[in-house]
Amino acid sequence: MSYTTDLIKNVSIAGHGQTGKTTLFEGLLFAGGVIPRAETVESGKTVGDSTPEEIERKISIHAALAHVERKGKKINFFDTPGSSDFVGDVIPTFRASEFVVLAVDGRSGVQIETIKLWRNLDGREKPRGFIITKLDDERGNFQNTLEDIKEKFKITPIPVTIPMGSGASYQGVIDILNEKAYFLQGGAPEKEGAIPEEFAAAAAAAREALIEAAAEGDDDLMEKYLDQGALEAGEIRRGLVEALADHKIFPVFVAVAPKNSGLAPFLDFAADIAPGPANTQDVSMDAGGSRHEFPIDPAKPLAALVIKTTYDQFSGKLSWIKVIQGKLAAESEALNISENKKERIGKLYTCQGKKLEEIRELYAGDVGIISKSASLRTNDTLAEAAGTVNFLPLRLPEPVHSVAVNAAAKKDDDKLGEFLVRAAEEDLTFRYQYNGETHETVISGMGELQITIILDKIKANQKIEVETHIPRVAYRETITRKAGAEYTHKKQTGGHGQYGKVLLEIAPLPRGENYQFINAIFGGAIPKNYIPGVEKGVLEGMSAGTMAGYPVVDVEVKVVDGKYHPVDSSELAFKLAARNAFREAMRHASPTLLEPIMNLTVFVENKYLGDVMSDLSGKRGKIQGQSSVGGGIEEIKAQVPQAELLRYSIDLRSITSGTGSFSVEFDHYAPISGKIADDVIKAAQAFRVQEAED
Ligand SMILES: Nc1nc2c(ncn2[C@@H]2O[C@H](COP(=O)(O)OP(=O)(O)OP(=O)(O)O)[C@@H](O)[C@H]2O)c(=O)[nH]1
Ligand SMILES: [Mg+2]
Repeated sequence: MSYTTDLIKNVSIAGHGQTGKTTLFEGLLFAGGVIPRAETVESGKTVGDSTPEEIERKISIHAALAHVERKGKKINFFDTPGSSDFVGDVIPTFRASEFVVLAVDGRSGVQIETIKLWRNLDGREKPRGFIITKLDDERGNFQNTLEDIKEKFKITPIPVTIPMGSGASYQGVIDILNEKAYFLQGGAPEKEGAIPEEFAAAAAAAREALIEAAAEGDDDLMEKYLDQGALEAGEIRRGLVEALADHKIFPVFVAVAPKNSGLAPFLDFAADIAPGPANTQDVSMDAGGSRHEFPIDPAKPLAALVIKTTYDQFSGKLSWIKVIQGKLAAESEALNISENKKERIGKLYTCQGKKLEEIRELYAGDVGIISKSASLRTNDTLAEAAGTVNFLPLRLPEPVHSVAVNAAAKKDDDKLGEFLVRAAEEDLTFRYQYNGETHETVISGMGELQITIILDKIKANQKIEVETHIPRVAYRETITRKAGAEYTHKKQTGGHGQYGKVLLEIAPLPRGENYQFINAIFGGAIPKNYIPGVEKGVLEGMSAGTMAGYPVVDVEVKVVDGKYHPVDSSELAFKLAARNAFREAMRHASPTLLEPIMNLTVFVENKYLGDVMSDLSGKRGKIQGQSSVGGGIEEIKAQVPQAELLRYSIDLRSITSGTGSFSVEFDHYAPISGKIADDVIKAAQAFRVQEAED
């Protein structure tokens, strides 16, 4: 069945790992009548965690999509992974949703991934709320969790549902908006009833706060509320809708999904109050922070964005589509704006987890699936005609963890390559690249877990053994003083001989200037037509330095003199002479090794600040700054040699018990000497010996 824009809601469920998102998603599908019973994550049968890797590890790795029909609305829910390694599956759901609920474990309060997601949502201006879980546990505490939310995000959370009791005496929730109670019924759907006397006062206080929040939605409502101290039901609804869309309020819900509690009032809120695609826009920001927005409007010509690509064992390639304007019809044609190419749209589906349901059309605001399109890729824009829209791509973080890989058996290299292409298509935070300089295929992602899971999948599905090692660093070589050298290439072997003599002077250039070639020949000592040969030779010499065979940079090379032979000279002879002259000159120019220095940004809870700082100084890092970013999180900026950061995601994880995060980017090359340089030279020699043996 197809739903029109005004009847659609898109809600992403996100938050720190293990806060109960998948269990909640399962509960919502059960309470919404989609599945006959709610399974546990431990059973491996939930709708949200359905892939072999999720079932095996009992954590979410991929986003899942399913929908509930409630009060005539289609509510698309996304279950997302909590581990930061899989943030590439969270971001597309943020883009596709008009409302995000952050799950917070009622025992521990707001945890670091939730704080990071909050910052991400801030940058998207996305309406959001909280769902507090696990209050049936003895350690659960509703008030403390509310306080923690208040303090960490500097906002006033507004409870829409509150718990009745906690721990063993947890009985259910009170729906403050609709003024009724929902009682636990074991595994059966919760039962509606009157608010028990003992919770009447708490409910009344919460209702007062909710009405006051609703009044914030609109100046007229605020005036009336201040005047009369009350609002009517319709006004409360309207106020909440408006205040929420304007990010003025942050609703809070309570759910104990394993006991089917708190689900019905949340579904009602999602259907009635939560922002939906109607009257909103697709908002994205470019790298410069400029805002791009397109109204979500069914009356405009078709425009849709591919938010995700998956390969399903049974259904093949699936492209997840968010329709932003117009409507997308099955068995139709559209223009792939990103590729400037006609795209044949075959069958169209909605899905309940991995179960696909064929539909005829998808209206603006809805999310669905196109199957078996070979050419569609994540971030492609589909439109009716060119020149109207081209959506900004998803804004994903850069990979921070890299591993070099090769197939254990050389014959499997191609198969490995094919799989890596596909893995990168499915997850845009996963990259692979052949590094010609270090002769390695390097795969990178957001963390060790993500990489491990991808490698395990290769092993399981492709039956390929893959070897991994720490990637080699791309060092450079340069010189520190001027030097000159001459070289004569001369060979006399029957027939034509070879002759060329070159005199070079080399001098250091400022860092980053790479290379400059100056022809300072006067009077034709080397004829003009041989000069390109000389430059080729110099470049060959620079491609592998004399210290450890790394590329040479930041050198000025001046050809000052030479000699030629009218018969035996050739471009080749001058090339060989120049290459050798360069090498000879380099040896006399006090060469040095350069290593890449990275700009590192680390986010840590302040209790780990000291440990992270001292670890960085042990890694030859230079701290450039430190500041508090709120929520008890500190940001550290430092410059650190790349060689020290090759396993930083693992190190930081162990220092901060998995709570820290970081990003890195290349900044500049800096000289190294002493033992550090000696080790690099030794390792390079060992590597060349091994390559020669292979
Ligand atoms: N007591 C109690 N346990 C819960 C509740 N919600 C979830 N759990 C349990 O918490 C564990 C983690 O639940 P999941 O639903 O897998 O959590 P998640 O947030 O999806 O985890 P990731 O996908 O790894 O981020 C499971 O054992 C659930 O049964 C709750 O409200 N009360
Ligand atoms: Mg999960």
